[in-house]
Amino acid sequence: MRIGRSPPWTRSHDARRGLQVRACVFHVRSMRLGGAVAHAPVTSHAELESLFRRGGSAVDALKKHAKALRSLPVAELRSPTVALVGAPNVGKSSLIRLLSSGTPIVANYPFTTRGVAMGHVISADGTYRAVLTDTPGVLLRPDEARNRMERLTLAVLAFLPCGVMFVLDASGGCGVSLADQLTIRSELRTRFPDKPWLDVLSKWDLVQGGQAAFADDVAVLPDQVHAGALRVSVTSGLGNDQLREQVQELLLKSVALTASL
Ligand SMILES: Nc1nc2c(ncn2[C@@H]2O[C@H](COP(=O)(O)OP(=O)(O)O)[C@@H](O)[C@H]2O)c(=O)[nH]1
Ligand SMILES: [Mg+2]
Repeated sequence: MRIGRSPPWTRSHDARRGLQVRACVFHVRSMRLGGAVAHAPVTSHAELESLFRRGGSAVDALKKHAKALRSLPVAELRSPTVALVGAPNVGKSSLIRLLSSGTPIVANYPFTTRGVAMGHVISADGTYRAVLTDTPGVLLRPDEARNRMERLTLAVLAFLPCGVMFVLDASGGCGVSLADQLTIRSELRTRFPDKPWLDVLSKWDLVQGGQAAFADDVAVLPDQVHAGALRVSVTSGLGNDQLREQVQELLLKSVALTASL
């Protein structure tokens, strides 16, 4: 939706405000047309007040809808975007906090991320502003069995022109086996083959410290995830600089997607 000449990230907000104002005007007009004062201009404050008293519940309903709209994430379709995707509890929100201005909740239990939280990054050369999107975790199960949060993640992948940072918890501390995480990854990779893609192996400090729950799976990881997969740890700082570089590359690839809109 395009309103005026405002920058892309304010358009949706403008649209909501425009919708509110237009709906109020429409409401007042329809009340006047329906009553005895059809076509008469609203002449006094008292008349306006009486009109609103009569239609107060409609205005309240409108305010409720406007509030609900305000709480929705604003998809900045023209900003290069990378969505962080993976099983619950693998460290997606921690990575968003590390890499961007976003401050999603981080906790050691699944499905902490209940919506689509966004953080912003400025490109390395300062020429564009980009978005990192946190998404609710996805489990290994058929689509029919998915909860609303998992469906939200699939909707992001299906409808947002974005690159994907797929996060695998190599330590297994997230509660989902590495084998299942790899199956989720290959299913999504097959379903969205054209998306720019980066694999990230998170919590590598735990793997290095010999605390991986599925050491056998970790040993065969290189056969299953392409060689470019990055080992990172938010806790120890391992791989963080490399990750920032790779995110910039992924964003550059995502620029092409937004340019085609
Ligand atoms: N040891 C270690 N723990 C981490 C790392 N990154 C995240 N965690 C922890 O893993 C848990 C889940 O992290 P969170 O970012 O909420 O995962 P999400 O559910 O995928 O968003 C939290 O307790 C984090 O503190 C890491 O690099 N190393
Ligand atoms: Mg989260």
